[in-house]
Amino acid sequence: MSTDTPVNPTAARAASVALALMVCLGGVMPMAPLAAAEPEFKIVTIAEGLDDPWAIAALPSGDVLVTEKAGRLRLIRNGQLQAAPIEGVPKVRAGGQGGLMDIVLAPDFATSRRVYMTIAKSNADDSLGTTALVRARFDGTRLTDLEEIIETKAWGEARSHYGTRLAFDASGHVFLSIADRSSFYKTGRDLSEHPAQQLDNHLGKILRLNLDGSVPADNPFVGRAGALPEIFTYGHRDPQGLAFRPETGEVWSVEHGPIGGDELNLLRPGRDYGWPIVSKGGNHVDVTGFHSIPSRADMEEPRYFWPMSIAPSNIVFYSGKRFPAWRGNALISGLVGMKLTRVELNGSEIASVSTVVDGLGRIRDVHEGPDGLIYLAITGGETAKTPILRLEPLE
Ligand SMILES: [Ca+2]
Repeated sequence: MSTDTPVNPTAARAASVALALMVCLGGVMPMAPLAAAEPEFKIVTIAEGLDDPWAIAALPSGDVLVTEKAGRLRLIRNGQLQAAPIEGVPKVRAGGQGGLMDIVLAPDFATSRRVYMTIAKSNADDSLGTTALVRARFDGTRLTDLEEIIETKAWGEARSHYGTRLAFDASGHVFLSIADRSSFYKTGRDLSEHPAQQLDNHLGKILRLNLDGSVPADNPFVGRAGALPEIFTYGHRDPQGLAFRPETGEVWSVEHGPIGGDELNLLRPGRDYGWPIVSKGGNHVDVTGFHSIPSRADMEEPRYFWPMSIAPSNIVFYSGKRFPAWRGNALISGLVGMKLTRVELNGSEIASVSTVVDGLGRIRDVHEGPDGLIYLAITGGETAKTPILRLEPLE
């Protein structure tokens, strides 16, 4: 994709029509009516040649921070990717799906200059890894005052399924998604024994913390014997997207299913999201030996699911001024699907699902900047340039 490529909205419209046909013909696709045509926009390459970019944080100053999974934090300033990585980044357990992962500006960034980041972290001999949440101050040049907020109890040998994304609500909490670390499980055992179903660990959980890492007194499992009080929801597989919805105060997530069955979830405190007992991922034995049923009355249903994997990598609820037609909509980036998906909501129900743009490569992150523009991190696929792209309306 070249710089300043105008996008023909007809193509996006055609994708919506194709989706609607799948709804009619497949019989398994969740029903969603056609979306309105997308606004016209162009795609601008603001940097390229990054090494596996994982997350974007655009600053009010116009600077853009990008994490690279291997453990570097890069800065795009005045339209130029700075050659030297930013100093002060914590040591990470790089490899597989883990390393330096999410980065999000603190709600009070304007005064505190704080950024929050998630990392994969090793034990003493690197035989095990887990996910940790850290914060530091970015003074415009380097990171200082590095602090670990929480080292999660999600230890495992695998270098996969760390999660992990961050979201801040409007009342002083940070949410953190932790995946199941591909926890080994034998077919035929009681699936309720899987770590994602147990409350004594952080595997397959969404956590809710105060901004300093302490546990909010109103968390759903505070005071329950044997349960970790940081847990907000459980029964998740690989939730790689997390977003606060300003209109409602809700937090939503997207997660990877086993073979298909990717989910869009509305997070409700204390609820069980089913993994590995419940999944819509084909309802067959998958490569890890799970044999799930599609639903169970006491477990939370996804608000939407994809029978064919899009591999959702992040979600944002658009709240900016530059794309008025998208305000309040969820934008979801996809790795396998290599597309940006838009979900229009009516309350908590799905009003429409459409493709904004595809063919850009594997999209690792979608981010709304303070400028109201949409930033995408591309990790590969059809392009080896691993660019950071920005969607700008044609005006
Ligand atoms: Ca689920």
